[in-house]
Amino acid sequence: MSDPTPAPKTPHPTPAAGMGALVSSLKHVVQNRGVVRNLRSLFRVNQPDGFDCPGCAWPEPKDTSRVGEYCENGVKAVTFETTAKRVTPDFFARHTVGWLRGQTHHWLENQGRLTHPMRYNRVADRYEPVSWEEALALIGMTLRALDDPNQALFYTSGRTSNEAAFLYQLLARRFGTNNLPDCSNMCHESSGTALTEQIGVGKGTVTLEDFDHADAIFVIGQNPGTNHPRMLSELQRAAERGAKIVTFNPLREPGLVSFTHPKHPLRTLLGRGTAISTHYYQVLIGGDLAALTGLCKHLLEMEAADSGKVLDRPFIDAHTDGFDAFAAQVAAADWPTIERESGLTRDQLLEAAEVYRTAKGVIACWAMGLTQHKHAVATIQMVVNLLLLRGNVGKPGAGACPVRGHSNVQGDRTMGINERPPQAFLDGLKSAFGFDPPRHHGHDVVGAINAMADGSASVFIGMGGNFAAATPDTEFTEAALQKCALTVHVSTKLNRSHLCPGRDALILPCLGRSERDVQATGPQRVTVEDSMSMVHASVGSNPPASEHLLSEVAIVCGIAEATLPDGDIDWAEFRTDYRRIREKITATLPHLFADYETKVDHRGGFYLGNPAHDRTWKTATGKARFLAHPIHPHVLPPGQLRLMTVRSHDQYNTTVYDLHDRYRGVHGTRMVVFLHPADLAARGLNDGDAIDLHSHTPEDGLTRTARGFRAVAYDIPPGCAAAYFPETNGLVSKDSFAHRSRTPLSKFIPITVTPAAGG
Ligand SMILES: Nc1nc2c(c(=O)[nH]1)N[C@H]1C(S)=C(S)[C@@H](COP(=O)(O)OP(=O)(O)OC[C@H]3O[C@@H](n4cnc5c(=O)[nH]c(N)nc54)[C@H](O)[C@@H]3O)O[C@H]1N2
Ligand SMILES: Nc1nc2c(c(=O)[nH]1)N[C@H]1C(S)=C(S)[C@@H](COP(=O)(O)OP(=O)(O)OC[C@H]3O[C@@H](n4cnc5c(=O)[nH]c(N)nc54)[C@H](O)[C@@H]3O)O[C@H]1N2
Ligand SMILES: [Mo]
Repeated sequence: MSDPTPAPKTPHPTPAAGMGALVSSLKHVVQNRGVVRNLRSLFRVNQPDGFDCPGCAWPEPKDTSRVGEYCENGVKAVTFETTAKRVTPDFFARHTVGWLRGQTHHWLENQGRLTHPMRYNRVADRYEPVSWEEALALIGMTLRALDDPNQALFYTSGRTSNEAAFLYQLLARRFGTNNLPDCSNMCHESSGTALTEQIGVGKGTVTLEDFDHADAIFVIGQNPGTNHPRMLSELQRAAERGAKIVTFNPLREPGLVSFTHPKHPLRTLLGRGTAISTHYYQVLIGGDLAALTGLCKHLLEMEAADSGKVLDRPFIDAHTDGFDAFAAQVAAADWPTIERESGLTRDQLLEAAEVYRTAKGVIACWAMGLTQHKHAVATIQMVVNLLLLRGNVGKPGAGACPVRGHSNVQGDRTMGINERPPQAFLDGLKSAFGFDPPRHHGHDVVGAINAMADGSASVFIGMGGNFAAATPDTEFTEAALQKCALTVHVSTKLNRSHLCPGRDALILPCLGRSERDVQATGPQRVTVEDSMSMVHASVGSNPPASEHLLSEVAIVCGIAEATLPDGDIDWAEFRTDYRRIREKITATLPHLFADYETKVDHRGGFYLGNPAHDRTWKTATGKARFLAHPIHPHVLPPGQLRLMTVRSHDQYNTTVYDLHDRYRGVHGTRMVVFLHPADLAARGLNDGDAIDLHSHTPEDGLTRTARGFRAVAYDIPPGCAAAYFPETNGLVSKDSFAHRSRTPLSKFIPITVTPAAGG
């Protein structure tokens, strides 16, 4: 599985984006062939009548001159879908699954778009073409033969439209299960859990306009230069008008240091990027809870010295509860513990607290650097505690901003893709469709892996995504998938999950976002929701990659018709006219989606609203809640390092576009580990040496090994290490997951590093 590994170069401190971004994206347009088609698609992305960028969930600006803003990684996401390369039945005739398993993620997805429904032939170890009728009948027959509907798993990745997601959960619940694991379980589940309890809604409270009014923006555990490039424009504009950008990140991420807007590449040549972070704190991996406690402690001490001048007392009194217990907990935390656990000094935290204190409006943004930790929920609640101290929720230029990943991951949750659905959603479903949906909780991602492994689940259906590669414990999870009676993947590209077939297995190729979706009543549009609760339409215009593709909606309807008894739900009507789906979404969620069809006609879509944004708190106590959390010390045995697994600049999750990570200065390989020079020296290693990684997970006491890496000396705190996912997912135990949210601990893997065996 390893890529060839020439020794990588060390990072170069040029501003992010700029000319390099233009060169890199043009290369992707050309490499994916079909240059005209690619360019035409790029002009339609994120236009009001075009399709939603499949890149990330960052919203579109309202300012029309900025709509369709250029984004290097958006270009990669689009050209990867609109590529002219094809994976045809002929391709599968040439390659056995065994042979394909020897190829890298990069190679697999670079073969092009899937063109035909395929069924696995175990004897030949090959996928062979199958008709849609046969494929759907096989799914229906297998599902109906189960003793219990809870033996089936319905996984969702976050690209699925609202319409397809709504029908997919309807299918699962009508069939009788809440087994709806999704990529959120590995992503922002910790944010949802934390925010729901604390402010009554599991979504961010800011809108894009707030970025124009904030005096300080805290960016905690997030790498927007690579993963949300359009957010850098917001940060740049804020920095240019004098707002403070305060970053907490173990790595010095070039995109957060300085940035040149790709519209002005010449500025890079002249060396004039905008400095982004005014304050950069290289916190230890997992040290944020301690750092945030330190910030709050400073603020409480400042308030004690200058009563009434620091905290927003009227807000705290009118809108919150739990302040005294929280303040007592913070007061009890001692500075030596805070400094040791955060890796930051008391003075550094004082400097950050001063920025916070003197800002009228503060936005706190975060992503996977906070969510994929053991105490992620507590840490995120500490971010919100910090915001509440000065009333930084529900006023302009302020709020909580969990920056979501997949382009419709937030919409999928709104549509009921949730293994622990809110009872109100199920009540809505019942009144819209007249059946009793199951009320018990279903399996999340970790639960799904265990259920396949112990045989209590035997049918896996994946609506997009790459379950085998995105989840932890790769070897274990791949074996678990292969124990299933049937695995089904609705996909656009070939990936590792297809190569872990159950006894029976199907690959069902679907339309992508950029493609025209024409049904019996004519062209259809779908809708999506971004990270800031804006819902808008997405309309593809390219001809489909193959005449045999079906839309995700049509595939779900087909599975439903083959599986469920005739009668209560008219699936054919949904497939024929997607407006009928939206009517049912409105019937299920009338408070959010009244006048759905009219509202999506609005340029830029419509705002779903967020009670916390208006200071209405739908929590257990009816208030925003200060929640006290002790610092949990991290104690690793001597010689162990904390490894975080991150994304390179040339990947989209498990989709590897290319083998470079331009900003971090790595070229031609992904098999690298970023280490502090002192940690290299302590092991007798040099920059560029071949190394092996061994993880030691306390949860199961096992040691797992990954080989074939190179050491890269990097600007990272001692004791910390970074490597790319998914190559390192085999090091993560399925039993290591966050308290309460059960998110796998992809950012805190205890490892030892040794010189490569035999090398
Ligand atoms: N081009 C591109 N865009 C994407 C994606 C992609 O793969 N490629 N993926 C999409 C998805 S699904 C998601 S969820 C988002 C992910 O967006 P990010 O969360 O930005 O992605 P990661 O690469 O996981 O980066 C995590 C960042 O957190 C830092 N970090 C790690 N551990 C800690 C810690 O303990 N404390 C702090 N303070 N920082 C820490 C890392 O150094 C890194 O900078 O991006 C989305 N957008
Ligand atoms: N170690 C480690 N593991 C992680 C993470 C980490 O930071 N570190 N991050 C986690 C996070 S945040 C996430 S969100 C998950 C991601 O987990 P997933 O969402 O499961 O994985 P992706 O790699 O995004 O899925 C890629 C596949 O989606 C399919 N696809 C692309 N577009 C479409 C479409 O329009 N329709 C359909 N049906 N299929 C499509 C293609 O076949 C492609 O192969 O990974 C998680 N895993
Ligand atoms: Mo994600």
